[in-house]
Amino acid sequence: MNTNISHEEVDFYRKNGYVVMHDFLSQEELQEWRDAVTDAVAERGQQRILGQMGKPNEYYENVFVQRVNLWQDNPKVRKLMLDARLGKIAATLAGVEGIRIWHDQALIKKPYANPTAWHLDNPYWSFYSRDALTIWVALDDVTIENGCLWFLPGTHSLATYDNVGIGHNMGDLFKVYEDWAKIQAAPVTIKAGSCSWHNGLIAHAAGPNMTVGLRRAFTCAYMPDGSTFNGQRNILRDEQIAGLQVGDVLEDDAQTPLIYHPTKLIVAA
Ligand SMILES: O=C(O)CCC(=O)C(=O)O
Ligand SMILES: [Fe+2]
Repeated sequence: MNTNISHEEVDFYRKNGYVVMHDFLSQEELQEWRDAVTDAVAERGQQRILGQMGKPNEYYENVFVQRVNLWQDNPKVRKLMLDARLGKIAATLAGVEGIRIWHDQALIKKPYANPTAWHLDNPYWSFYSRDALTIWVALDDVTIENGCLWFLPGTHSLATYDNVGIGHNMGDLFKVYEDWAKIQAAPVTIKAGSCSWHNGLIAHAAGPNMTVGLRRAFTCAYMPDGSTFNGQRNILRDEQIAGLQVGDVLEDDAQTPLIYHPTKLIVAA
């Protein structure tokens, strides 16, 4: 894993809200990630979010195969996700001390999968933070043709918490943020094993998969340590929600493990 991160990369991330790291994984690591994610998705079956039985609509099911928090049920994914090196990069980009996992997810666009409509991430989650961020690791070469990510540079600094769902209309987000329709989107085409990082408030989308191959990505959303519950359910289970008040610090290591902190003891690993 190429953990070197330059000042230029940090500056680019802070200004634009995303940054690309080419050749992030070695060929051996890429194979390990592919194998772990493939096994974990197969073992998970049809359940999208652990402990939640709700089924999304048919359109959303054909945006991508989405399986959330595979670290919680597969030991190989757990080992990959609890790697403090990922947390350290996330902390460096975000400019925060400690990093917790919010959720990982496999996002697999099958042949002719629907596009992923423009959206922001952090407004969906159970905490609000302008410093939350996601790593998106390409497990296949990602191209314009098979559904690469697109970002609207700089929108992370402008976003409020207004958002839209990932629905049928690619451009619903522009009903909320009208001015953003004038910003030219930047595509991120990367080789398998490369990754991008994006801020939880940047506008982003992905195209359809117009190829007969898979577009597989494995991603992880990170929460700055010390973030507090905002009352939204997202990935939390009913019994967890029942035990939380708005404003409580989210620090359950079984749900949101601390993976990196310069001084606190890491218990999750
Ligand atoms: O991979 C995709 O199609 C969308 C990914 C995304 O929205 C995310 O990682 O936040
Ligand atoms: Fe997203």
